[in-house]
Amino acid sequence: YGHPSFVLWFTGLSGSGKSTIANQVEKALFESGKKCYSLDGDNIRTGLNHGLGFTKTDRKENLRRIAEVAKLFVDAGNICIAAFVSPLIEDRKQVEEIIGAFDFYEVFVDTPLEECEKRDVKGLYKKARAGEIKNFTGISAPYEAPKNPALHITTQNKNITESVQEVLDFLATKL
Ligand code: GGZ
Repeated sequence: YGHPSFVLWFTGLSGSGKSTIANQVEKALFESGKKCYSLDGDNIRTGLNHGLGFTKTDRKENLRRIAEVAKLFVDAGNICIAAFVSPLIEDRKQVEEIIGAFDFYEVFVDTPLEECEKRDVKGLYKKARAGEIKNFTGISAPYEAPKNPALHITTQNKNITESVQEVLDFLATKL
């Protein structure tokens, strides 16, 4: 297909910036002629995974299906960008096993909970603190940071462009 195909898997808290970074990375790849496709909550949880919630079991099934879809996009020659909270090590391991370790790059968007909660772009943390959202990652459900991600981005004291550039620099070593 002219370039390698693989999955770039973003994990991080709600509001960590993973979707924003992922979208800009996709734009840059597209503009340099790469075949790429993004999976995120907007095109997955509303359709294929409509009906799944945020219990441990539902998240596992959510991520399992996403991994299967990502694998199909890789088989079709794409760089598949996935941005999901994917909070548990065991669930990300399952994802890696489905996709195949060789085609899977884990990107940890490391924004401290304190910062995500301060931004609270969608007001979800406030609702989670008030008990209006159950099983909310970081508040009433766990987030297990990756121990050995392919790429670790710390977003504090950095703008989006700088974070995006770190991902593009990483990708340049793979493309
Ligand atoms: C975490 C939740 C929850 C709970 C709704 N916990 O910032 P957002 O809004 O746009 O991203 C979050 C998104 C997480 O969905 P994922 O499919 O990425 O999660 S997982 O990988 O864990 O299956 C948030 C919103 O959905 N949201 N309730 N309880 N995030």
